[in-house]
Amino acid sequence: MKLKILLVVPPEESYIGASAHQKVEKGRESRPKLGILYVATYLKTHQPDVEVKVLDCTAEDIDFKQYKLVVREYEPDLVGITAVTFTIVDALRASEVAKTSFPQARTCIGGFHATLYPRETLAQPGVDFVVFGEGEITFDELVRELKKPIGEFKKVLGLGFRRGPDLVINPSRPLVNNLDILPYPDYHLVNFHKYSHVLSKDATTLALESSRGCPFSCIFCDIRRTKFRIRSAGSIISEVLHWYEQGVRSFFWVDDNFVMGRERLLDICYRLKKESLKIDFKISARVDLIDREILKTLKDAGCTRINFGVETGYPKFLDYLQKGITPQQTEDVFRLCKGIGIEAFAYMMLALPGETDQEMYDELKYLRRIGATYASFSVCSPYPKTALFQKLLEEGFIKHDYWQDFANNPTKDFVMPLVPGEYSAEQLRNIQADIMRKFYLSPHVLIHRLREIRNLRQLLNNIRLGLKILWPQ
Ligand code: B12
Ligand code: SF4
Repeated sequence: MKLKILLVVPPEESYIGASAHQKVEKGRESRPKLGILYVATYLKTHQPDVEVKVLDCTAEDIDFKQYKLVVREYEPDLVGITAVTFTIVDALRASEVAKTSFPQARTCIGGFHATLYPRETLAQPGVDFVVFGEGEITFDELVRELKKPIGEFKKVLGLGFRRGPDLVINPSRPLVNNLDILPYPDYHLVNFHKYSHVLSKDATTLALESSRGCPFSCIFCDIRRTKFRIRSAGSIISEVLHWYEQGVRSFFWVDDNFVMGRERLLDICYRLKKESLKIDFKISARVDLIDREILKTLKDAGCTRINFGVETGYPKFLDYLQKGITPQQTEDVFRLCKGIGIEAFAYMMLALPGETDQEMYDELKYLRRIGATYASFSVCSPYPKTALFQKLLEEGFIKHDYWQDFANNPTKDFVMPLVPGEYSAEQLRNIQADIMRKFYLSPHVLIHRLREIRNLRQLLNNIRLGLKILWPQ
């Protein structure tokens, strides 16, 4: 009999994030979870004798009641669930529900939270396995062991499992160096027309990945100083062509730094251009890796928007964050983008350690100066195990490791603390909402927004977004 594997993006009912930005995101669009699709596609390709089903509850609007019915009907041997720290409460619930709905099912949690806290995640009720780090090969090997009468889980790198009352965490698996060995995600495993982006012209937007890792040092980020690895241009182009032939015209690259490696980037863009595709795509990049030639080439290849981690307009805070860029570099790049016709999106952070409310409001002047017409503002929140969290702990701003408490005992009542300072969480959230409102209602942004509306879908999306910005609750 075929082994049946169910891979799940759990319903988001107990999301623990706290920023107003999230409220704007929620309900607005559905983004693919690339990690679980990579895991599913690798398994399907390497073990065709196994039945693989992917259930994206967030995209399909499936709640726990419906999820329970799917598990009961499908009767999976193994349920793999993805989670970042902010969705772990729902992932654990999905794991327990799987076990109560079909007791023979074993469960496995993978994703960023399990990577940070493998033992703590495995210790939760209803979890049989955890996969930490990159999951494709580890999960494939786990399934191979499950096929045997007595699986040798001890030899699977990157896996945690239970042996009687003991929790066993195996050594980590080395990173995949040659990303071309990983088949690109098969979006037919999900209903990919559900994935969209509010700022896209097109209804369907697919996520792609051309590299992994980032050598830079921003202290708020989990990816800092990780090994940068790339896919070949040939493999990337064939993936784009594959989806293009099936009617997809809009893409976004999830790479932390799509523009890393100048020659590689130019090569990808020239090849895309040569194919004369009518596509648009969005990327994320650092301003210090951009110049006119890169922007021009990106534009010719179909790039319509670049997300930049601008963070702040103050050199002192950029230094604190070890961002390695200057406000002037950002200003120059935003001007270049405007000249060339690529949208530049500014990711901003408010309430950095010691930042006054006046300084926060003055970020609006900086954004006006650089001509930003898209921005998001998040209140600086030290994420688990980041260098920022560690620094604030060592400096005594944070008194104890509340993330560790949360990892030991994840509950939906947990409220993510902000950087301790002179403002209360409520004051900061009000400032954040006010700054967001002031930014999007400023004349230069409003005029820009009206000019760019091309179709009814964009008009409705903009109205919806506007209402959420004005009344985030
Ligand atoms: C693209 C992206 C997004 C997109 C898409 C989200 C998504 N869930 O895919 C958007 C913009 C929507 C987003 C939102 C958020 N994101 Co985000 N995001 C990323 C980014 C840049 C890439 C993710 C990605 O697709 N990677 C490529 C895939 C292939 O890798 P992967 O997801 O890690 O999956 C691998 C393994 O984790 C594992 N795996 C994953 N799932 C499973 C499941 C099983 C069963 C198994 C076996 C293995 C497994 O195997 C996969 C293949 O190797 C990462 C940074 C990074 N480079 O990882 C941050 C990152 C994941 N995001 C982060 C955060 C904080 C968020 C938000 C909370 C931000 C906010 N305040 O709103 C939200 C959460 C949304 C959500 N519900 O998940 C943090 C997570 C930190 C943490 N401790 O959890 C990261 C690490 C960035 C950071 N700050 O350092 N994000
Ligand atoms: S924020 Fe971006 S540039 Fe900085 S370390 Fe993280 S991924 Fe790299």
